[in-house]
Amino acid sequence: MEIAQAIRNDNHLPAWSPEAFEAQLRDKGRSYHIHHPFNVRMNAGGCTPDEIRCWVTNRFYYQICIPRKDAAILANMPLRADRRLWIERILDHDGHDDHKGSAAGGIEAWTRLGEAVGIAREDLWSLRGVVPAVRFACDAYVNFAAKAPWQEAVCSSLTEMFAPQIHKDRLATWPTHYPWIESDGLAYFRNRIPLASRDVEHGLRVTLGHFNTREAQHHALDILQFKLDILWTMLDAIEKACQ
Ligand code: AHQ
Repeated sequence: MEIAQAIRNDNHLPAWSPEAFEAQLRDKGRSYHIHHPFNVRMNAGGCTPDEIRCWVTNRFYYQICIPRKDAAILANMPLRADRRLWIERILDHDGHDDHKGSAAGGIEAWTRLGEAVGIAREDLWSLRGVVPAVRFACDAYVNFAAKAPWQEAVCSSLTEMFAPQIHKDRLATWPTHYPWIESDGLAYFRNRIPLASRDVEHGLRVTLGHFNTREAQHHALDILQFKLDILWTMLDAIEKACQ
């Protein structure tokens, strides 16, 4: 899939150093969905229970797409060393060993979040409440990851550079604003914080090493913007659908 590239006049310049390139990637955090009006309102306690349930229902589709996205990337990874790291992401979401307790995985933890906000397992898993634009955005991510060179797909996961903060915000604000939500339902957010940091360490190493000309580095920034737009678009659709 071609990612639209802005016309730039500095592609002839030398590549940014790894430090400067990482700073450019992190500067994209200004477009992260932590700043989306719906997320701001949600973490300020401005959502009704129905809006929280609508957000959990729609984000469930994103969560079940992640391991499929990661399996598509895994299939394109030629090196065992990369696959040994990347496969952990699939297990994080699908679970491992006896799939009980902490080994049940993130999709199970999100199902627990659903029950904690008042959504029965079968209703969440029916996907009946997922709006078309959320499906479209998530499917675009899975399709991109399957078709793009694996290093580009790895780069698109780097929105997780900004994820620990959004999880910490929820853990810091939901118990006060939404005391009706059972606290063990928030385990998903707690569990993701160390996992996101681990993911980013590998994702950044691949990205900083692969995109090694100024033009390629601009392409990496366009890829990250594509994924930031996916997250932003999901909240646009959720905000509209959950009114
Ligand atoms: O729970 C999230 C998660 O497991 C992932 C994997 C990663 C990827 O591979 O694209 N991105 C991601 C994200 C998760 N949660 C989102 C949130 O707002 O709770 C943030 C999202 C991301 O930052 O990309």
